[in-house]
Amino acid sequence: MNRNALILGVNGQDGILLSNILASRDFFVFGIGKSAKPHPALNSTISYYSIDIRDTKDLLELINKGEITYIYNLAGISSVAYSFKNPSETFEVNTLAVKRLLEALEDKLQKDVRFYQASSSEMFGITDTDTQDESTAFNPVSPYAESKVETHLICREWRKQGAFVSAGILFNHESIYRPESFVTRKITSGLARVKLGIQDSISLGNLTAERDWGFAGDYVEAMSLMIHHSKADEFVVATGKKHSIGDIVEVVIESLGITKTSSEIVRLDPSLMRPQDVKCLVGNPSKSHIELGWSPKKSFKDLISEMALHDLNLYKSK
Ligand code: F7E
Repeated sequence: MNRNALILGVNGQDGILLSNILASRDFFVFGIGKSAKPHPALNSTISYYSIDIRDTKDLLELINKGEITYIYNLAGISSVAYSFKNPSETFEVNTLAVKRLLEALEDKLQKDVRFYQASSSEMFGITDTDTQDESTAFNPVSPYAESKVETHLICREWRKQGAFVSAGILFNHESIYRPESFVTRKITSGLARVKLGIQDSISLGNLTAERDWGFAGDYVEAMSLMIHHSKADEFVVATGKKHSIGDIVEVVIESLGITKTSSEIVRLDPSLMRPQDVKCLVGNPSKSHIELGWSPKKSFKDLISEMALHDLNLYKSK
């Protein structure tokens, strides 16, 4: 097998982190994104193409021409909040486009092409289980989660028919490349601006939602382990630890040396609440640990603190 890898959605947080790791390990990395130009943080050796994931014909042409062996599908709509406002588009991009691509790749997936699908912990939705693993039932409560469940099941079908199609059920994972529309970066960047006196406060939907937040750089390693594993399968990727949004705020206050308390600098805005939200999700990553030898390296505190300090420097230099 050659070392040609294609990353769909290379301009996103996971695409940037994965492509740079693969490039440093002597893979020939092809990346597709929606924008005309690659993200400035991408390694210069990466061959970038601007293709919409819905353009199956163009994708197939690139896969044939580039003699691609490994395909990572990290493309699509990743914002749960956006999906409530754009449910059909979410299904078209996150599900139908992937379904069409897998059908177009049918022969290759039975032979020499391996496919990784980015599935999500949101698929578990509102659940009464304390922790979630590969056998936990799905109960999606957003258009985003529904689209991910459907694609996950399509991937399962292909796998049953002998195709190398693996899926990573990734819990929330963050880094300095996370856009501010997600809660971790919204807090780290907003409180960095508070520290610098640029603004007085930040607005959040709530402080009580609990998630299993890990470092995206650790999680893209799990993707690579999955695609190189002896057999295609599905794996939960998580830390197994739960934190609330309030915990993120406290770590940032401490890391940036903010002298005010959370209640002085955080406003609660009900308009930021979703029509339906998941209160708590915590993954059980035992299978990834045992079968892939994967475990997360960076702690929650280090992750949030590093993001906050990065944002402080960013706004200092602006
Ligand atoms: O929300 C609550 C919000 O937008 C986390 C994606 O990568 O992870 C991500 O999805 C929690 C939710 O991420 C605000 O309601 C409160 O309970 O950072 P988030 P997400 O929706 O969990 C999963 C695993 C994915 O697969 C997705 O692609 O925080 N929350 N107040 C807020 N969230 C935002 N964005 N803004 C607020 O003001």
